[in-house]
Amino acid sequence: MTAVEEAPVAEIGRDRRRKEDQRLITGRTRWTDNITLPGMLHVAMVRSPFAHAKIVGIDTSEAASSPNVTAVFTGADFGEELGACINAWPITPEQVTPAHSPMPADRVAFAGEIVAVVVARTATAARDAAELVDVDYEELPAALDLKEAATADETGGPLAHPDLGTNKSALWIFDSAAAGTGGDVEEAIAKAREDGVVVEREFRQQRLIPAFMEPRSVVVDPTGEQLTMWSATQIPHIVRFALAATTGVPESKIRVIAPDVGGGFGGKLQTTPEEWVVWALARRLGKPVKYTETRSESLVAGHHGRDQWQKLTLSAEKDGTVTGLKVELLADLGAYVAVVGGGVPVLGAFMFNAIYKFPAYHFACQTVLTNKTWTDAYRGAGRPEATFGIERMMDELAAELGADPLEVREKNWIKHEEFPFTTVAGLEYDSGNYEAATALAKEKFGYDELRAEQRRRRESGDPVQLGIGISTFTEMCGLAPSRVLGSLDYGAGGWEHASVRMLATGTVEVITGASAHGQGHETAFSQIVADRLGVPFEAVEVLHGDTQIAAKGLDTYGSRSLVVGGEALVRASDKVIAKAKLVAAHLLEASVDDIEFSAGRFNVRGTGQGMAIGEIAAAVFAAHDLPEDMEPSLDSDATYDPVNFSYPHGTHLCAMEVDTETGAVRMRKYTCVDDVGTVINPLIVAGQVHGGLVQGIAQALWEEAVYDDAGTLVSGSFVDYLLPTAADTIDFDLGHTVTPSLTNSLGTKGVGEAGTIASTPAVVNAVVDAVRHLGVEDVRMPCTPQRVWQAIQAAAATE
Ligand code: MCN
Repeated sequence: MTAVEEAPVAEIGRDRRRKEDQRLITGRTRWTDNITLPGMLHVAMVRSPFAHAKIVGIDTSEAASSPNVTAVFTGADFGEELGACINAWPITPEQVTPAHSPMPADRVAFAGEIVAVVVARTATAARDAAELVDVDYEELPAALDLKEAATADETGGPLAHPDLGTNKSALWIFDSAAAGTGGDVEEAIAKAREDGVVVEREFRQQRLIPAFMEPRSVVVDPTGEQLTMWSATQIPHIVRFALAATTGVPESKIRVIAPDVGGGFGGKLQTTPEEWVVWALARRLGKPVKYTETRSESLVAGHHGRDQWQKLTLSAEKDGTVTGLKVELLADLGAYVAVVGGGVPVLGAFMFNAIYKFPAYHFACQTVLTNKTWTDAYRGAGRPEATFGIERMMDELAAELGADPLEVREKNWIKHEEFPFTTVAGLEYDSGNYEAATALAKEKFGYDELRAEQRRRRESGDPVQLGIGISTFTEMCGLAPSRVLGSLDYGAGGWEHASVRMLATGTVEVITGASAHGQGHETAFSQIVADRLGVPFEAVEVLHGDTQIAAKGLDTYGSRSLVVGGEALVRASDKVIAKAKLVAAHLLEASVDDIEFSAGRFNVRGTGQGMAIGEIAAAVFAAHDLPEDMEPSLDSDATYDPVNFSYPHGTHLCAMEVDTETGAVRMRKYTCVDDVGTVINPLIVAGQVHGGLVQGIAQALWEEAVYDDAGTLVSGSFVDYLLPTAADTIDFDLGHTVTPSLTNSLGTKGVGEAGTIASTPAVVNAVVDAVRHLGVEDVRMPCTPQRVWQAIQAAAATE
């Protein structure tokens, strides 16, 4: 008898509270910083205060002789042994990529770069001594402003890396005429100038900081058979691969563990200099070594996100039918090319056409090196930037035509019956229903009533005006089909691995190569397996984040874990069921063809006889009576490589009140209807959408990483970097439509980034809409009261 006899209720679609919440919310868990090993040493980093400087000399003597200090090292002490961060994925063969040492010996390229490390018996002693390291710098001219850095070749302005002779890293171009996916954009624009409308705008995507809850932390233990690294990372498997590939230590001798990780949002999607340094120190000293960054270090030296100038030209017929879109981007990489740093804006190349049927499209992105913290993925990675650009432009086109912005969108979007649809950017969208999501959003939001209120306020001259912002979106997530990555010359694949093992006790042990850091995989994945095998939710144990337990995997990012990892689980479960069916037929003395599997039971058709899958598991474990030549185990593996991305979509509507006298903004209402296909756990999905919305809204209204003229991050604390709290947000009005994905058997689409992607333009569109009648065409993000007020004044001055 096992615990799995009762046929459970359907788990998929059920609001299950997260299994992991108890330990995460109470903090009674193993964060990397909680790990203490015998004889463990602690590290503090000495970081450059200058954006660009030569290291003339480093005096470590005072620090080295401080109490409890074991050793002090500089880059020169390590040289080649430290290796290089293997971070640059070249997006073009010609990409200019600076050499990147985790601790450079001669020159620093951004404020916050590591120049020396102090190792001590306690973290406090290490930090105190780090202040005594005396570094003699010779300041160099710094490339800081993105546009100026991009033109340094012509102007002779400062270079981020003088040896490279340029700040331009790579120019990546997609042209629909050349690719055969559409027409010539220049022709479309020329025609529209004669006989249609052309809208040109320039938008700024400010620099953002991922600002996860748990700062980065790493422990390396070199004392056992293996080198073990615990790291607050999103990517334990990729870190293991990178360590093996760059140090020559075989993968079997490296164990990387991501214990519970307190958020990442793309910010822990790096093989970091800190991991490299701690690894090298542990090996050099032969002792366990720990480093946990301070919040200030996290803000200044963990990678940043976004940071683009976007120049967009949209051509349309007079009735609002778009004929072409031209996108010219400048993307700030910061000082180095991070793991997907160059690839982030290129992801946007596939998404600027969004849900629309544009006949001609041209995209060009110039990535640029500057003396600022390097940039990489931040929630949404490339897709929020693209969605922002096109959704702002759709509003601008509607304003130009004096049309309703929802109607302009509807005129141009792909109709439900047109799926599958190959876009002008070359992607095949498998399914979607933009009409349904928009209709529901409109109704929930009270679109017509709010428009009527807006008219009333306009007419009465109310100083507080109402603006309505729209953003539709789709995104490519579920990264990624390996063959697509191959076509982009990206070295790695995009598969995911899963194992499902039925134990004699009734427990089902599930191992996934995905590596959750806040997404609730243990819960949602339990629901999938419980349903598939017909066992109780409680009987499923999900293990992840340890390369010794989950030997194969490609980790968590790009909203891939469910659509790729979840499908691997389904396939592994189905193999278990297929084997269990053979055992059932044998034990029930029936033909396999007569066995039906339903709700966890194998029944002999038409006899009323049957066995629960748990009983089969126990019988397999006992192995007394199995079919001939059958191995006594009930487990299976599957590695799944998707055939396509998944394309969630949605319509977001936002109402903002803007005080035209002070520039103050207040959110009145936010409705979002998302379509993420089949929903496994509505509670988790709502949580993901909420979190994403807050981050997207924060980009629109509050957050910005600001550097001064010397290249110092002046928003380097939470006093200046305005991270919102629950008190800053309103109750979001959420809705769903369900258009199943056709590319995985569950019909699911990713949700991890959805809220962030759509919300930023919805808010900015609302702010601009509130003051458009005053002549305002754009408010630069974040839309602080000061910026809104200045935009109103500037518009008034030009009238
Ligand atoms: N889910 C579901 N039904 C769907 C889609 C998803 O029940 N139709 C559930 C999944 O089972 C999973 C969660 O929603 O539990 C998110 O799934 P998915 O969209 O596959 O995204 P990933 O799990 O791959 O997570 C990555 C994504 C990204 S890219 C960022 S950035 C992000 C995000 O997740 N970072 C996060 N959400 C985060 N949430 C937290 N708390 N912390 C982060 O750092």
